[in-house]
Amino acid sequence: MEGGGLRLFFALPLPAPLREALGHWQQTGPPVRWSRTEGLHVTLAFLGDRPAEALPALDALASAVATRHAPFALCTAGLGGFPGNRRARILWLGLVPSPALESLARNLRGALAAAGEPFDAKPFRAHITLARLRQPGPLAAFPEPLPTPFAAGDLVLFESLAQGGYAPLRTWPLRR
Ligand code: 2AM
Repeated sequence: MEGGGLRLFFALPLPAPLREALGHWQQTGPPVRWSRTEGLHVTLAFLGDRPAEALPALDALASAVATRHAPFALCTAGLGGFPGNRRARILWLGLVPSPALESLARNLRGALAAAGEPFDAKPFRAHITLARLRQPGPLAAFPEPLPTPFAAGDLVLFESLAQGGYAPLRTWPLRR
């Protein structure tokens, strides 16, 4: 990345069975730029370009946050779009509202802010990006995926790779 830095974000990875199910679902939709199923995730905090020297502080901070949270249950909900459902550029899958997820995102962002680590402070909106559309369009073309429960057990620091895709750099099990 630019200046030898790493493009980083904290996220919850999706378990393999849910990734596989969403991969099958993608094949039932129109031909758009689908997210690669191996990297599907729920972003908690997007840090952007950071020097490798920032990693030890991020490690300590994430480790402390992970010890304050127990694993929790999540469930996928309906489709949505950014910036809106009529002219979506980003197609995403929502989640059933989860106080445990909100709390994890809030604590992680709070710890980043307290440590002076920069991150995108746009309000947290839990979603899984499924596709990026070349032409903004309505969501009606996409079938609704079935609601699927899954477990959130790990906090992961991902690198967004210049060649595309996401690489998990470090994983902290939630273990309150
Ligand atoms: P998105 O999936 O809704 O596009 C890596 O880019 C991940 O961080 C993606 O999940 C992306 O969200 C998310 N993200 C959040 N804020 C971002 C930002 N300002 N720039 C790029 N990605 C961002």
